[in-house]
Amino acid sequence: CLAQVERTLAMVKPDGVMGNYSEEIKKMIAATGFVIAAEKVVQLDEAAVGIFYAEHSQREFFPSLVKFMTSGPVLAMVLEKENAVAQWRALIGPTDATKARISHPKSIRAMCGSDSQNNCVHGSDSHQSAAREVAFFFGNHKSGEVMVGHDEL
Ligand code: DGI
Repeated sequence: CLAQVERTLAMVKPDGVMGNYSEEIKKMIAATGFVIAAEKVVQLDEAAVGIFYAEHSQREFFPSLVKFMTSGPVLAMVLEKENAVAQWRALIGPTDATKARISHPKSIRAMCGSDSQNNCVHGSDSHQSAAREVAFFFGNHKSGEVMVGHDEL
């Protein structure tokens, strides 16, 4: 059967951007065979984080997560590949970077994450999340935002 090309939402979080890991992460993305269909650098505010991480808004760590996610710009990317959602999750590794370093030492979170909050990168965890998260960052193209690759998603 024909393999289906999927899209997923990847993000380099503020710790990864400020630690200058964006280019290394893009090299790992390319080396794994993903196409970056669109990308942009965005400074999230509290309201945006509340929407993006709505499922965690009642967790005790949420205020800390908001502070972290608004601490600097993020790099959002749309990745295309067969089985992109699962393959990008595999490449980034477990949520907790301290555990990733032991169980998935070649993962991106093992490389540049610190702990279960400052974990360097994000990846959509399902096809439904991917559709929502791609639309969150790229659904409404505002003038002045730089898009590379495809003009249309
Ligand atoms: O999809 P993931 O990012 O791997 O993990 P998730 O959906 O369980 O959590 C989303 C983000 O919320 C995660 O990347 C960082 C933050 N988070 C998750 N668990 C904790 C956490 N932040 C803190 N401070 N403590 C946690 O236990």
